[in-house]
Amino acid sequence: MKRVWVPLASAIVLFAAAATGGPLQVSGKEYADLGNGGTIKLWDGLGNTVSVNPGFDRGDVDALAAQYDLFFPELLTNWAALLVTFDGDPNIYIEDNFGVNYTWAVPAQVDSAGYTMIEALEVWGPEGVSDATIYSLRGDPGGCAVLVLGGGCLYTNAAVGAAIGLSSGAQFDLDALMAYGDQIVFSIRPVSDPTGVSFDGGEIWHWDGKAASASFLNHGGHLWDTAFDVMGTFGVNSENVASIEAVPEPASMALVVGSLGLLAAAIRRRR
Ligand SMILES: [Ca+2]
Ligand SMILES: [Ca+2]
Repeated sequence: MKRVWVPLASAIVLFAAAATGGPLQVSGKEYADLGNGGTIKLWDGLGNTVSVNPGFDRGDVDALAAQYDLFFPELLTNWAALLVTFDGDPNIYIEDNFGVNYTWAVPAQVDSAGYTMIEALEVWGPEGVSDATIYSLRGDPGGCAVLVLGGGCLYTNAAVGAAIGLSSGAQFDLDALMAYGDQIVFSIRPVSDPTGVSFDGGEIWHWDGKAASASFLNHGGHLWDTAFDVMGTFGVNSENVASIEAVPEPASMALVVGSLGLLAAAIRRRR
């Protein structure tokens, strides 16, 4: 029994360390470019892609998520690293739980055929097929901010707008998304609300859909609020967050491995 756990724990450590270092050890990677028309691309981390069209509503996909995004709970408690892309920048960046950031993937790894930007990002699905069933379209057409593949509207634009304090007259567009059942982590395009509050698009919120208001994501030692300096921190040319995802932290995975060790010890004691 004992021998089983050592290689398993070692494999998890190696996997976790590699996952934060680059995309090759992360499964099920999908992205959508500007003007995608509902076609998204599966990418292998070596620049190769396969185009798929899962049957989204007509329009350009600007945010992708799974029904239960892996590492969503860990992201909320700062136990997972954040993957993030920005308007006008082709790289995927990572922010670890200490707030250190670096480039996680470059265009040659994402799609060697070239692209304008990563409008939507989804990882941790099975290989070779899309598992993105929660999504948004550019402009939130029909007044829907969060759509379910084949299943209508999860959250209307008006409901999301109210949750972040916008007046009903403010025109905005949800443009980045993770999902976990009825919970979402999301960003929007820049918006100036004529009645007051304005956002620069670099905000990331968490909302469970039942609370009256959404709250800013607290990750990397700071709130992802309007005051957070995206351009200065990441060295990019736009404040606007375009897509988000999560990958494990080495520190949190070490604790997982520690837990496995305790579990193994407990099992040994029971035998
Ligand atoms: Ca949208
Ligand atoms: Ca945004």
